[in-house]
Amino acid sequence: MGKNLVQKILEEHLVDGSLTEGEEIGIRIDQTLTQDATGTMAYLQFESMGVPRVKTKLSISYIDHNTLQQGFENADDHRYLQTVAYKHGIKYSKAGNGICHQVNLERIGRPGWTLLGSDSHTPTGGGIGMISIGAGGLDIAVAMAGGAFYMPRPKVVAVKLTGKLKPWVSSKDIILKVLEIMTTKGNVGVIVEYIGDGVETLEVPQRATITNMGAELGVTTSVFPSDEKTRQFLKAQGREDHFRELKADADASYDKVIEINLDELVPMTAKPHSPGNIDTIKNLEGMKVNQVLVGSCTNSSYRDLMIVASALKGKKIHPDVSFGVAPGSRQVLDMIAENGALVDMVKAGARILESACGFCIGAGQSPETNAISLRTNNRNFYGRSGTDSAQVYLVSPETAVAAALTGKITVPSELGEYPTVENPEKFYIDDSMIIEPINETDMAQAEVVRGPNIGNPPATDPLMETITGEATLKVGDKITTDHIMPAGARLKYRSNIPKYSEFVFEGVDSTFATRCFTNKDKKIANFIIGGKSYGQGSSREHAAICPMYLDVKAVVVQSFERIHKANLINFGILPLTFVNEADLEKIDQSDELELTDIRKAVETKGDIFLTNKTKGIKIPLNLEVSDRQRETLLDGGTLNYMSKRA
Ligand code: MIC
Ligand code: SF4
Repeated sequence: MGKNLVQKILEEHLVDGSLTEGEEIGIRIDQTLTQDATGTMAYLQFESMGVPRVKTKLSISYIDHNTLQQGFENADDHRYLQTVAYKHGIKYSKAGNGICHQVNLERIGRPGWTLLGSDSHTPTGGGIGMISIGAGGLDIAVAMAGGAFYMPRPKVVAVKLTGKLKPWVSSKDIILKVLEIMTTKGNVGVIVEYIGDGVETLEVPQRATITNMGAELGVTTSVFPSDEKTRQFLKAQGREDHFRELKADADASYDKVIEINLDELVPMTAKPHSPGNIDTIKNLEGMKVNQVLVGSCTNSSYRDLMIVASALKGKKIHPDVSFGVAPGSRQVLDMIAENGALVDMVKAGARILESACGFCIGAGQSPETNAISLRTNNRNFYGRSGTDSAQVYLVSPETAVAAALTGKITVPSELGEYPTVENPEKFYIDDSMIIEPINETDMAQAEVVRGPNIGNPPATDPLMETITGEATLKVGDKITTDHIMPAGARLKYRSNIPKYSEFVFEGVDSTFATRCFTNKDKKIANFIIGGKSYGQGSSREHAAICPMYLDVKAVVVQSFERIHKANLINFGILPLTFVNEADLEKIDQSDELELTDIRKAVETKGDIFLTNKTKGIKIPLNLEVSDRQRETLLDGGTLNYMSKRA
């Protein structure tokens, strides 16, 4: 029987396990990427492994998240990242060169390669036929040191696209439709492969919007075939030699097939406060809008911005709307500057923002109290914009520009004729902001510069025999990593774990960290109790490192999301689930809890019971992990596991 594209690429990279049986596979990683908010920890961990030069085909460090630089911390991080990259054979993309996923698609990624990135939107690379996966910084460090990346043996779900999008309907609407069908829950371990005639109608940037926001499904990654469109894109990027045709066999099979007819799609949105809360624009027509922002790694390509600029040409932004545009890369910015589209936007009243993550991560552009904000990015989690009372709607660039002009949610086709955007024959190419690493002979002399805000990641202890502690926090469903570790104004503490730890669960319960510290002093462990899909969202391993620093020893929930669960294991925190979901009700916050003989149970795959001493009951729990992960937990995390075996 024929193979699907996922099987083909994974088979080429398989170093451990099998694609047909078992729980986990290990794959070789061709490329890694990091960004500055997760990168410092990744490189500190890499440095601790004592490997002089990265062992991947290509590794690159991007600066795009913390570019506001209020205080010295971010700039110090950037200097550290540049010097550590220079020394260890890693390319470095300077602040201002653009958002990691956009630049990687344009200038770096290659069809058929595996890419591991310390950012959950790394799957953007699937737009050019890469298997690109988001993971915690420690997993990236391991890959840079030549280690395999482990993941659950994937189920492959095909999304079959037929037909062609109507004018003003966007690829963003395709992924919002997929989110409506698949939802943000229950897709752990799935890889989505796009197939069908509709694929040919989509350009690479449109495909990348879809694979980017696949992250919100909670899948491992999403991938498109590498075809004629991919060749044209790479050729226009001056990289035709990187093209490789890749597609599924005609008789390939899938675990499941979902069909979407592009002819039938209409403009959609994800309503507050989840990317899975899908509705049509038609249903919300007329709602007054205060802020409109175009940008982020989902929708900031040349094509996206040209559509926006064309729609704005000769018109003015509505007086009550604040409208901002952040081009995804310096390439995009340069091209719209050269061809006059930037002027059209400025004349219309747009605020031009830096080519960086910016508003998407709450770094600037926090909207007014109770604002309705329409944004083209991928996440609208509660509080992420920096204004808790704001209502953020995720939309396409087409829908965004329509609202910017009318001041209310508007079906974009009302703007009239749909602008046609020609594919550039040649993109503007200037890689001078990507700094090449030092040659191998001079490596020893290169100095790594560490500012005062940069500290080594804290060490972890092997798993204890018995864990006694408190249910320090009980939370509900869909807790995101933004709930656990706030970004925005707190981002600058990413390299300072003791300081950043003071803000764990800040927006949920501002007393949490203090209560953990009190318990830590009394040698009482902290437990977090929660509902379904715990740890949705980002790859930030700080959502595990900082709780570890606070002596959180176990997280007991109804279900976990993939990246966060892996991060917990990497830092020696037990990820436990209820055997009977209803048992969540048997634990209240502040209850005294105990995991007796837990070390032995992990070692021997024995039954695990949590004793609720306050209520005098025992609750059965599951530990769904691979054998490798069991050993990692026993050792107290991945760094200990690796140094023991080195
Ligand atoms: C995000 O979109 O939430 C981020 C910021 O890019 C994160 C990474 C981080 O927290 O640094 C992600 O998606 O992984
Ligand atoms: Fe940056 Fe936003 Fe993309 Fe995350 S989702 S990488 S913050 S643009």
